[in-house]
Amino acid sequence: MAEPIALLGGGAIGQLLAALLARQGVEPVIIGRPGTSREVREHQLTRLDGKRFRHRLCHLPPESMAACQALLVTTKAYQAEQALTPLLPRLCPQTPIVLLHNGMGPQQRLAQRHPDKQWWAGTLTDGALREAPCSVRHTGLGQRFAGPLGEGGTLPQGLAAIGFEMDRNIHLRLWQKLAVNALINPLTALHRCRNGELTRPEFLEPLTRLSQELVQVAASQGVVLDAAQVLALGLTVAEATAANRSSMLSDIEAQRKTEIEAISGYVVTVARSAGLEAPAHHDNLQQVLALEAQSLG
Ligand code: KPL
Repeated sequence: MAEPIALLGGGAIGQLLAALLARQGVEPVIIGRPGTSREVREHQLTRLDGKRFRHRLCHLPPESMAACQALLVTTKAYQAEQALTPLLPRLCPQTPIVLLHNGMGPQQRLAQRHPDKQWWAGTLTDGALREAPCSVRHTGLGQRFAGPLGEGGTLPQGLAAIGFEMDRNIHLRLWQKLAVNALINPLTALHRCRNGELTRPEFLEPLTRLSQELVQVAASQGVVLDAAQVLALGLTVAEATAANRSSMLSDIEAQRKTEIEAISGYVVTVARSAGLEAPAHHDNLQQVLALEAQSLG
C-alpha cells in the first residue's frame, strides 16, 4: 500500500484535504502539536452536494511522524516555520513538503535555511468551513496547483488523486494568489465588509493603486504581471466570493492574529529590498497591525 500523506494543520483546509484523500483511498494522517497524544478520531465531510462522508483519521504527535509520500502544510503562514521545526529531522530528504498557506515569505526562508529538503508550494481556491472540531463543510470547488520551488520532482500520486495539478512555474501562481490576497484581505478587514463590497466604485482607486504597486514589486523579482490584469483578477475573485468574509476579516472578528505580515508585509519587504516604495501596501500593513493589536487586546 502507498505511504500516507501527512498534514500539518487540522483547520478547515487540512480537514477538507484529509477527507478528499480518504475518499480516494489514500491514507491521511494529521500531525498535531508537540505533547499531543496519538489518537484516531471520527471525522465528517459535508460534500458540495450535501452528502456526508465519514472517515477515521489518525492524529499523531510530531515525534511519532513516520515515512510519508508528502507533507502538506495547511497552517497559517505565521505558524508554518515553527510547526515544521520538530518535523524536519524526521523527514527523508526526498519527501516533498508542500506549503499551502496564504502569502509569501515562509516558502523562501524555509527553502534557504534547509536546502537539503524538497520544498514545494501550492495554491488552492476551494472554500471550506469548519463546523465542529472534526466536521468540515466543502463550500466551494476550487482549482488546486502544486509545484517544486527548486528543480525537478514529480507530483506525489496522492496529490494527483485529489485533483492537484503540477505547476512548474509555481512562483508566478504564488504571486498571483498574493495579489488577490493583498487586494482583498486588508480592505475587507479594515472596512469590515464582505468580499463582494469591494466591487463598489469607491474601492476602484485603492484597488488600482495596490495593483500597480504590486506589479512593480513583482517585476523587481523577475515576475511579469500586468496591473490591469491583476485588478481584473482581484475584482473577479471578489465577485465570485461576494458573500464570503475574507480570512483576514474572520481573523480580526475572532480576535486572532492575521496573515498580514505574509501578505502586505511581504510586498513591503520585497519593495524595500529592491529600493522601491509600496505606500498603499505599507498603509494597509500598518492599519491592519493596529487593528490586530486592538482586537488581541
Ligand atoms: O483567499 C482568500 C481569503 O479570504 O484568504 C480570498 C480569495 C480573498 C477569499 O476570501
